[in-house]
Amino acid sequence: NKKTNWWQETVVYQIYPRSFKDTNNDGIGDLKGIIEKLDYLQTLGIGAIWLSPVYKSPNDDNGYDISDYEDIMDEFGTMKEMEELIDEAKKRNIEIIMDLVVNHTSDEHKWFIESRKSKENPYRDYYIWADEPNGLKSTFSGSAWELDELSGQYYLHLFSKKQPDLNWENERVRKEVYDMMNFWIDKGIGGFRMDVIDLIGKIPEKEITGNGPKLHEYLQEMNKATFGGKNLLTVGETWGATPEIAKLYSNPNREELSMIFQFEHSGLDEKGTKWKTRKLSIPELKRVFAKWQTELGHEGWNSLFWNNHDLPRIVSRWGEDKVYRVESAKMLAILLHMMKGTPYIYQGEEIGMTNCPVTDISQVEDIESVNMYHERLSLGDKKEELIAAINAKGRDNARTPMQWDSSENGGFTKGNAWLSVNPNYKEINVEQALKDKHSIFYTYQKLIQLRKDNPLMIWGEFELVTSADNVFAYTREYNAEKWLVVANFSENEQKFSFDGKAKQVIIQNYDKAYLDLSDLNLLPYETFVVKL
Ligand code: TEU
Ligand code: CA
Repeated sequence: NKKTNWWQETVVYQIYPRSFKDTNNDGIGDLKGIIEKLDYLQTLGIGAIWLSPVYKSPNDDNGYDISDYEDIMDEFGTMKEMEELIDEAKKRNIEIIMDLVVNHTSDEHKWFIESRKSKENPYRDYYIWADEPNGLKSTFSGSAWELDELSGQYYLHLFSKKQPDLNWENERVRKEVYDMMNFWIDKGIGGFRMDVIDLIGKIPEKEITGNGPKLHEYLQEMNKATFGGKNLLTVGETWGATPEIAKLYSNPNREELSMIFQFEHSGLDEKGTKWKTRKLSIPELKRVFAKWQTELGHEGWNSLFWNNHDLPRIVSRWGEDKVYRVESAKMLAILLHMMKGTPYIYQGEEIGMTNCPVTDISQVEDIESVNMYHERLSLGDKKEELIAAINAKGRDNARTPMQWDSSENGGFTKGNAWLSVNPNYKEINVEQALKDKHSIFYTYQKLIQLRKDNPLMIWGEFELVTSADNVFAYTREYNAEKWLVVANFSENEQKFSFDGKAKQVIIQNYDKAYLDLSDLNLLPYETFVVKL
């Protein structure tokens, strides 16, 4: 009942279930909480929910370490409730996109429990074992090889020690994954987000991890064996993709994926690692977005995002979350959603939720931040610098509980929240946003409605417009209709002039008229879209 390529016309909302809504007061979000909030999401207007993992997991990496792909994590609820969520969402024309984490499993998965029993065990080569470690490092600090005392061999884990990498060269592994995927497709899901899918072609003995030689062969095999021809949304998380590589993933003729998440823009204020920052250059940002908007052309499809559960909150990172929080959050929303591609909204982004600083490592939950802290501390880094780095870029910033209202814990739980609620929940919450017609929420709601009403937003050609360094301006053109998008990506006033008249204002974040565009003085974060 879905139009072909519905996923090119919709907006996706990402839910991190642990932090969305708790209904049994154990301080942890659950599936019932998501079902309870489906009407809110329908009001926002989104057409799909990307659900971060809800499968059985010991939560070493909060669900990205899966011990049973075909059962639901105890803290989140039951399979019956999962089936109810899929049905209730569909009633509201919302598809459920599951998070497919198959680069690795939990070390508590029955396959790994078998595999580590002995070198002769039939599951031994479901994983990657070596007699000696090589130089591969874990994203979560230290070596990517862990010694298994029993056999004296080492197993590979590009993430935590409790996330052993699956051996994709083993066709039995691939078959098990495809069977599991079909189990979920048969439940009526709308597609998959594929966790670090660029790593499944790895050749560990050659220290090759991303973009391995068999990666696209595996994806084409997966497509044919599972979601191919079923009009499902598939989005691969591929950290190292370039536009040329993105075409390999998302060119419809190649029958691989619908689209990918690439992170080139997200790395522009980093120096080597995420923990070393440099000043964001807006001209750089414009160049990178323009490249992706124009080079994929008709041979691929962009995803559009600022936030997810691994990234700091964009209004704190590249907006301004004290004086101009509302204006800058709206600027970021309009600038992104007016581009070509499928937009993704991360829970709380639509109400301008901010980063949540800590003062001590004891307040930090995320394994990536905790491991980095202890590794760097042992190398002599100062505590204050490490806490500052975690406050700027740590993943907990995105994982503080969703702020629903001004009651205790922001209405997230009546128990003790698993991760502290941001103290600004009293001012920043859904209840307040819905009452205020000038809230960030209504800017997102309008952007989503504009996308439904205007094919130009989906198909219009993108062209960058020359402007001052910190002004990001572009046009979208479709069937002789042309829209101009102008954003002052700074808290200083900026000049902007454009040779043309505005026929109509489409959306804006200040209450100003835009008819003559020849000599504008843009206020801090001022953003508008006009029909030319
Ligand atoms: O993230 C991929 C990943 O590499 C991130 O951990 C990223 O490198 C890091 O957070 C940058 O700060 C995916 C999931 O999104 C993430 O939550 C998981 O921790 C990871 O894979 C392992 O499954
Ligand atoms: Ca709960």
